[in-house]
Amino acid sequence: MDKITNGIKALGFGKWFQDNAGPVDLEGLDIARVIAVHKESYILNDGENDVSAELIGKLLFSAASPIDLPTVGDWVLAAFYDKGTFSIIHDVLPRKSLLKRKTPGKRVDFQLIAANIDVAFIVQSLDTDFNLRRLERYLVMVKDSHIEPIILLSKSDLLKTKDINDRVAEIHNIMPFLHVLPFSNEKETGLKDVRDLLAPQKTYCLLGSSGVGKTTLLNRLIGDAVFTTRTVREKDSKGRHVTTYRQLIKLECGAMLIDNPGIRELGGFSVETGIDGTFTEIVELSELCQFNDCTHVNEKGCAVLKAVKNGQISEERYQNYIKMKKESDYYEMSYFEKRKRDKQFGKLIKTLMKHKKEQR
Ligand SMILES: Nc1nc2c(ncn2[C@@H]2O[C@H](COP(=O)(O)OP(=O)(O)OP(=O)(O)O)[C@@H](O)[C@H]2O)c(=O)[nH]1
Ligand SMILES: [Mg+2]
Ligand SMILES: [Zn+2]
Repeated sequence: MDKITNGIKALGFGKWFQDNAGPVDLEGLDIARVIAVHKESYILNDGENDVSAELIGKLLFSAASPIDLPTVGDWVLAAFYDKGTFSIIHDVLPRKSLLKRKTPGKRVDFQLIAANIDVAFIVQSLDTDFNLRRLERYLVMVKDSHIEPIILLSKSDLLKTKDINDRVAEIHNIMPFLHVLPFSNEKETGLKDVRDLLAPQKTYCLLGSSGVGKTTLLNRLIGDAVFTTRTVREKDSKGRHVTTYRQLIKLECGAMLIDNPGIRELGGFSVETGIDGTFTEIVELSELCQFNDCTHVNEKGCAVLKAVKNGQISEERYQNYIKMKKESDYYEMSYFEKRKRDKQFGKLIKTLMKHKKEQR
């Protein structure tokens, strides 16, 4: 592949992608990164310019699930027209990581949050938003996608130092190895520590509830953005500025940062790596359970239940673990059933199309 320009390398197209892109047919196509997703169009960057893009029909119609479509952070193959001012996306290259969540409500499908993220900043504000159980849910989602989590605790200006330290200790009490950083956009404290975490060619994303200060942080870090517009925000019904769509921004230091709208509902963990990676002490204890397939709910000789009983694991953390485990089992089951149905439906359509062709 001779089309790997310094421009796209600077955007993060590193060795992993070169090794995993497979034998791509680059005839007439170029590699570009999706930096924003609108309702029916995309903004790509080819390493030099922002270009608006649309999907080729084939990709749109063959997609069995939103997973098959491009999202922010994706690397795509695109054809460029009109002196590089417009493009058509032909294919999505393999992803190093994919952040997704269940679509809200009962429907079983995914909504993509971002692709090819190296580090996720999970932001909770130190005042009203601080919640260990929600933190655990975010961690499960992030670890599920094999992304490194870092916890940013915002609005430190609203609390006394002692209370801030207490909250950090609460997290470290249950997850000793987590990287936790308190900061304030208002007083600009801790921002240098956040900046020190950012490395060129790496992609970071901001996750967390609405109103915790993600976009404000992004604006503090931007200083002089290398490309793209101001962050796009709209007023909600209460007149507050909220982020309405995801976009990737390249910072002066060379790191890429993706801002996200606040996520209301988390769930739909499809595999257990995230849960096991977040509740490591429970995984370790299960080794000591009497039965190999212990579900830690009511079994005799369960080491986890024993640890809850003697206070080694808090009741709330245990309940959160069981809840997510159940959701994961249920979700996995219904998701695979849906996938199977979709595939059968796809086959049916193909057969019908074939018949139609033959009749012509
Ligand atoms: N006291 C204090 N307020 C802050 C701080 N950072 C942000 N805010 C305020 O919190 C409110 C929400 O900030 P945003 O940056 O829009 O929050 P967000 O996380 O991007 O919210 P969504 O886009 O809805 O997901 C704004 O009124 C900010 O001024 C901070 O460090 N301290
Ligand atoms: Mg925002
Ligand atoms: Zn057990």
